[in-house]
Amino acid sequence: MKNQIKQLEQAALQEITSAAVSKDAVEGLRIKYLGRKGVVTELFKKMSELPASEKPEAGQLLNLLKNTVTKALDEKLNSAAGIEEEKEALDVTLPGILSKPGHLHPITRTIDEICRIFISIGFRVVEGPEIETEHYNFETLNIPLEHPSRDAFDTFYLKSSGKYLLRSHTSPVQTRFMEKNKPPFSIVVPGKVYRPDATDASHSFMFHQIEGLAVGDNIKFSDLKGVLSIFAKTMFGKSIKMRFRPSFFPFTEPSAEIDISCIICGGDAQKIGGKRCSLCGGKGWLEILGAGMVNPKVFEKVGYDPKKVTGFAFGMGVERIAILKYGVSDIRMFFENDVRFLEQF
Ligand code: 2U9
Repeated sequence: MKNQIKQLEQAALQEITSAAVSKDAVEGLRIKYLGRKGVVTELFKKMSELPASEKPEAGQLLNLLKNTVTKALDEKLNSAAGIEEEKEALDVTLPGILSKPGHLHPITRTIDEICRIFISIGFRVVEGPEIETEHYNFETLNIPLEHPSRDAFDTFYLKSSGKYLLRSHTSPVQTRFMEKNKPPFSIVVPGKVYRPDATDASHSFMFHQIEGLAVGDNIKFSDLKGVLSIFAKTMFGKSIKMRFRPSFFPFTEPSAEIDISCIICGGDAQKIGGKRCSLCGGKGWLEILGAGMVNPKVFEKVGYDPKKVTGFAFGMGVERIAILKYGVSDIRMFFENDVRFLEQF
């Protein structure tokens, strides 16, 4: 038995030394040698078969073997723990964590792009409150009490007050501006507007508008055409054509709705293989703006003399411009914050 113990000690120490430096490997060896059915434990059991005279020495040697193996395993475990801790603290072999920088929301980018075009031709950017009174949202803009857009269904009223509402267009910012400033000036007003429309692919109860207003002593409809033509060509490309259709708004007279030639088919179905264009539906035109000469009644309401000043105004929906420019199929995508959509801009 003495020899068996010696050989076992050598084998165990060698195996422990050459084992992997990990907690799992040490645990495996502990079970192999010192577990309930381990090699050392089995030797202890065999002691009962020895003659009584050999038992004391064998017992001593076996205890020594058990202590030596335990010590070797403990040392191995200590160095395994050290290495694993080190690994957790700093593993220089791991690749670095790439932090992706974010970017501006596509609507913010579109607002910036549109404003920059108007700034380049002399406009200033002005902003104002989203909570408004009936006076500024309607009355100063010549929207009479019986006008359909005054209906509660077309405007969000703030319940608690009865007096305040969420602006349904950015136009009140312009009337507020006129009350405090003298012409000549040209301004663009970007911002959120609210309308209780049922939500679908092209309607949202909140969207963004950019409106423009230029007032001076001899501002003409041709100035409006020139400004909007620069805008459309810079935004959608030099070859874009524009079309003005007569329209009606209470705050402008005369008024127009403005289309650009379709940015996919250009009005020529042959260009896209004779199919019906998916963007303009085959019409060849896309509506992008409303505009007109400021109604003299609006000037009177803000204390300007309509005999002395004239002006033009225009308005556009930012989401509509972004939808057309980037080929987005549903307005709701702008507000869902799905990174897979936002990443594409
Ligand atoms: C003042 C005087 C006149 C702003 C204008 C439009 C025509 C227009 C729509 C475009 C798409 C709203 O977002 S939309 O649904 N706007 O058609 N807006 S003229 O006229 C003004 C504004 C302020 C003092």
